[in-house]
Amino acid sequence: MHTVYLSLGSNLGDKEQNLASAVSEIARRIGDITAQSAFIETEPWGYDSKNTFLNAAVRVETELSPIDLLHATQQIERDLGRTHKSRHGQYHDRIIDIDILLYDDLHIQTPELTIPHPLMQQRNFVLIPLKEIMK
Ligand code: PH2
Ligand code: MG
Ligand code: MG
Repeated sequence: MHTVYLSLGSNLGDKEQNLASAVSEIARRIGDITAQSAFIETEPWGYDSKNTFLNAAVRVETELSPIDLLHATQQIERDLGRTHKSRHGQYHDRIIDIDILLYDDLHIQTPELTIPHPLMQQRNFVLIPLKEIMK
């Protein structure tokens, strides 16, 4: 079993419902959720948008490998209606984003996946919910 921390964000549609749907799909497809932060409202970081975010973090116990975990989170994003992915730091408003922050004490860097999440230390919208569930 592996302990993973995921970051959730939404800034389109019914943001609270989008995060709640993501949490329930994570529990169904990835593993038991052993901690869940509050949903916090945050300003868009790294790009301009009029749509504020709702962000959260969860801790999950999973048997999925890192790459299977990535594919599972991406499939949940698509199933909840996400259309485009951010590329090269060009961010877009989105119904749901699920990012892998930590996977046990693993460090990996591949073209598809970097763990720990390379930008997490710079993002209060990640660190505040994460701190809440790591204490
Ligand atoms: N996600 C981003 C870029 N900027 N800003 C906030 N407040 N919340 C996010 O989840 C977020 C962001 C890239 O995924
Ligand atoms: Mg993201
Ligand atoms: Mg993402």
